[in-house]
Amino acid sequence: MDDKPGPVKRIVDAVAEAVREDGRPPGGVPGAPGSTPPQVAEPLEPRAPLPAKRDQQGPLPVSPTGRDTGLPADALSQNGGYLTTAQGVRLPDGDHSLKAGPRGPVLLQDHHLREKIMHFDHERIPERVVHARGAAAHGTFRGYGTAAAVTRAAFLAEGVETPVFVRFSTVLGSRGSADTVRDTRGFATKFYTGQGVFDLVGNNIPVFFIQDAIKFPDVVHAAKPHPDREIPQAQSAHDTFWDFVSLHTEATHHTIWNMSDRGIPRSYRTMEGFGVHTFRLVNAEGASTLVKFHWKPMAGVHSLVWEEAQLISGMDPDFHRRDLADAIESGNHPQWELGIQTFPDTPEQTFAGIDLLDPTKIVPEELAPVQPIGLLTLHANPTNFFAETEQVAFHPGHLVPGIDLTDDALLAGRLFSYLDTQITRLGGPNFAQIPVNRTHAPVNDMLRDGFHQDAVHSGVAPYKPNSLDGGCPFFAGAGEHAFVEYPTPISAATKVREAPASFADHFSQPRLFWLSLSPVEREHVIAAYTFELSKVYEQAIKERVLTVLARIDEQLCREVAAGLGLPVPATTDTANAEIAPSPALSQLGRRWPATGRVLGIVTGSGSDPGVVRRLRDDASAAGLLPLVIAPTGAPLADDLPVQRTFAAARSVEFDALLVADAPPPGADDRGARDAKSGAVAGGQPAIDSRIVLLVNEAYRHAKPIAGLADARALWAAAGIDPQAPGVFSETDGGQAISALAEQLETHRVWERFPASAH
Ligand code: HDE
Repeated sequence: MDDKPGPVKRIVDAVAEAVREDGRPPGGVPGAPGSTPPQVAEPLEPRAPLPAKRDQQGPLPVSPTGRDTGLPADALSQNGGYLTTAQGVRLPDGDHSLKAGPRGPVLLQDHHLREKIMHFDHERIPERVVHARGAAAHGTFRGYGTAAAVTRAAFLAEGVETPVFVRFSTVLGSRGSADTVRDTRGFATKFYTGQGVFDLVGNNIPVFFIQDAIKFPDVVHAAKPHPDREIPQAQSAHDTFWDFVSLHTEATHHTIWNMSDRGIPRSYRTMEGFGVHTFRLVNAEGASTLVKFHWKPMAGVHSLVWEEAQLISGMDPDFHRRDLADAIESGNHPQWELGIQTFPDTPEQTFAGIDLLDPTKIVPEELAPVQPIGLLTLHANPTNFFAETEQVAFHPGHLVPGIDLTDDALLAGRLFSYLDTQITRLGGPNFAQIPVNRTHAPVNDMLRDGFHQDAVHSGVAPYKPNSLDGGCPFFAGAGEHAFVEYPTPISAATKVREAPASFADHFSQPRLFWLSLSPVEREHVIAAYTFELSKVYEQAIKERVLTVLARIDEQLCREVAAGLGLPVPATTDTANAEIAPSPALSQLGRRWPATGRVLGIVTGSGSDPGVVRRLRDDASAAGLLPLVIAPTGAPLADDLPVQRTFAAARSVEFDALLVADAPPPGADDRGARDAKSGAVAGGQPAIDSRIVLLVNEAYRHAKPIAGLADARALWAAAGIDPQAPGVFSETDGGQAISALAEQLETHRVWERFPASAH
């Protein structure tokens, strides 16, 4: 039997080929809506639909049963140059209903009208109960071969390339909610391996709120908007959330991660991912090793600051979605290494005293290092959001030979939930046949019929045993890549509704996390708890949360209590316990490549195009994504378009700012009448007040900023100390870009604002 039965190779090639020609010049600014710029006049000549953009890809056209159809990549897209009905009948008009005379009644026989409205009425499907808001991309995973000793999973073998589809998400918000809310992020990966689909359905936080699936509806009901007014949207800063987590204290560990910078990532590209549960790998000899999966971003782990996150929710609610798509479109293909922590599969299933079946516990990387086993590269945007990102159906039970489960009680509930939810969401049991969900391995499942059956099964005997279909399909033996469950021994037990005793420790690891953070990160945690609890109405709930914090750390509790104006509850033993920190839990203290970070270049209408062009090119050469900001949209030169006007730009879009020119107020600077400009005292300022706001905000958010030539007036207007760390006054543009790029390797200039939370 064939080792790699699916059309995987062709698909990997097709993904690589996704960088193809279209009607736009290469290397442009991302965000173009289509593959060819439109003309001003309405086009009148029929023509075939335009191709997808060169950064886009759809699911490869394998058949519903995993056959390589050999069809081109766009085989599933619209076809033909004329408007038709769903039956392919050409139509002469799409603007008018069929009527008895121009002023007469609409006729029931208008089949086109009825078809169009019928379909429109049913365009929506239920959003995901959790993780409704997301963004996705296609890519490739390449195995390093380093996991060979612990797993026989073929896609992890050295050099094997597997197509993947990855969906990132927030948890709480509805489909239309803002991206930058404080929340956990989903990180779900579908590997289309030659031996069937493997889904790694993880989060950007390595622990979960609960230890047992039976509590999932409780935590989600508590975290979702209040059921009476349906507010607040997409956030945990409200009474029901804090009510639940302060009573159900196994949530404490996940909650402190949410309150840390991990709850507001800068980008999906700068998030770690975690499988959360302990999984089991099984090697060729049938030996089992327990593992935890980690995704490590090559761009480093970076976050927003809270004010930035809040501003972005208004300025650009699609910030993370746009960032991912733009990065891919501009050729900055995000990458993560997949790694594993390995633990011996002992009867106790513990490691260094940590219960591996408890999903509220991590194993510090210092005790069990993360070993890289492969590289994920995302290099194509989806072609159609609904068909791909909305309809993709992940399931932790989608496993391939060599990867198996443990008895984690949370995981067990998920194994039921992810199939069940698709019945309602995707309208029946055949969701595996939706193109994005199709496996690239042969399917002969004897499942039949049901809503939306896409396959046309032959034969008369979808049952076993049979002789009428020649006994087909046959069972695979171990040598034929069958998925054989690992024969986990189960010791004699009594039926109970109970958790293991070790699950009762809810505070030592939140304390470990707290102690592992740097001072500035701790300050953010204090500020986050204080903010969230300030939004809680009931005093009793705030006081209860403080008793929880008092069990994590004395300083944390004291400072949050001070912010809330509440008395500090008595500290407990746990809050003073000596625990060795895990430096790997901090996001700071390392340098990461600055590639793909966004640089705003502020110019005036009279700026020298030669200078700006050089700045833009130097920034691109340094791997940054430069966006030109100018008073109006008028191009500075034919080849120098403006990406943001002063009216549309806000500092939160940029990782760093370079002010090439700081012109006086533009014609549309409304001063005191424009909230963005702020009040201007004493008449006309020397510098457009929106530039001052841009620079001032970037400074406060600890971003690197540079001014060219004589920047003193700018720094003075923005109240910035020119000597402060990460403020560069340069005469040479190239030097300014190098200084900014180097500073971006640490993401922010934290030393600008010394932290007090030591
Ligand atoms: Fe999920 N989860 N979950 N979850 N989850 C869903 O599945 C569920 C849990 C995660 O981009 C749903 O298709 C239960 C842990 C991600 O499409 C649903 C429990 C982790 C995504 C569901 C958990 C996750 C989901 C909603 C407790 C991290 C988005 C629609 C036992 C390891 C996947 C759907 C995507 C989505 C149930 C706990 C991650 C309702 C019952 C732990 C990334 O089936």
